[in-house]
Amino acid sequence: MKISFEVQSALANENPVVALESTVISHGLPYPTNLETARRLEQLIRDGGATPATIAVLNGEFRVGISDEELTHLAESKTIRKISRRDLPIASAMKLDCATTVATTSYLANRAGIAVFATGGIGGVHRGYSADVSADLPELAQTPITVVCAGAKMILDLPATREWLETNGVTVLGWGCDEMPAFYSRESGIDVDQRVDSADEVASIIKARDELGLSNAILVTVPIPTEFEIDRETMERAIDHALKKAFAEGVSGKRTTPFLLSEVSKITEGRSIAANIALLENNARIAAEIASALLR
Ligand code: PSU
Ligand code: MN
Repeated sequence: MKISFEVQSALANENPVVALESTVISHGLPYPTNLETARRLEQLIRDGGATPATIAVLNGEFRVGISDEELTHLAESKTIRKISRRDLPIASAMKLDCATTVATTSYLANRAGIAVFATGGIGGVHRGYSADVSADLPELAQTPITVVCAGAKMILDLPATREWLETNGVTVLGWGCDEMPAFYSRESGIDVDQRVDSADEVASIIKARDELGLSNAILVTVPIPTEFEIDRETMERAIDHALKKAFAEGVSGKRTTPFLLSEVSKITEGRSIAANIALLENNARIAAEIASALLR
C-alpha cells in the first residue's frame, strides 16, 4: 500500500482525513462530470479543514491519496476495472488499474488508519435476486470505519439491505432524520438505529464503538438536499424500467449497478446525476465535520 505524502503527514499529525472511493468516478458518473465531481469532493473536504484521500489501485499498487493526473486517468480511461474484495489479489498480481468500491475503499482506508469515508450510496441486496448481495455489506460488518452516505441506492431491495445490516451488527445512524434515506429520496419508511444531530454526537458513538472493541462499521446516513430530491414514484418507474432492460439484456454481476445507474439517468434525463452529485458533495462536507469532531 502506498499512502501519499500529504495523507501520511495528516495522519501523523493527527489531522482529520476523509477517504473517497473511485468506483463512483470510473463507473458511477459520465465523463467529464465524474472528473469535475471528484475534484470538487476533494476541495470540499479541504474547505472543511480535512485532508482528502481518494483511494484506487494503480499498476497493482494500493494507493491512498492520488495526484490530479491519476484522478484524471481514473475518470478518462475506459479500461479501469471495478474491484471488490475478491479482486484484490488479482489487481495486485496482474498490476491492474482499478477503481475501488465501498468494500475495497473501506478495507484500504481502515488499513491506512483513516476513520471516516464519504461516498454516495452503499451496495446492498439486489431486487428480485437476493443471492446478489454486494460485497460492501460483509465488508461493513467487519471493518471499523465510519461511512457517510445517502443510504443504499433505490435500485436495491432496501428492506432486505436494512435487515442484513441489522443482523450483521452494522450501526445505522440518521443525520438529522429518523428514517434511513433512500439515495434520491429523503425518506424510505425504514428506521435508523439512532438519529444524530451533530458531528460531536457521531464522534461520541464512534469512540464508544472503539472503546467497546467492536469491529463493525458505522453508517451515517444523510438525506439528499431537499431541492435535489426526486419523488419516489418517478424513481420507482425509472428503476422498474431499468431492471426490466437489465434482465432482457442479461446484465449480471458487477455490471449490474453501473448499468442500472446509467439507465435510470437516461430515463430521468440527467436529474438523477444532478441528485447524485448534490448528495456526494453534501456527504463530503459532513464527513469532514465528523473527521474533525473525532479528533477534538
Ligand atoms: N453509489 C453511486 N455510484 C456508484 C456506487 C455507489 O452513486 O457507482 C458504487 C459503489 O462503489 C458501491 C458499488 O460500492 O457501486 C456497489 O457495487 P456492487 O453492487 O457491484 O457491489
Ligand atoms: Mn453484485
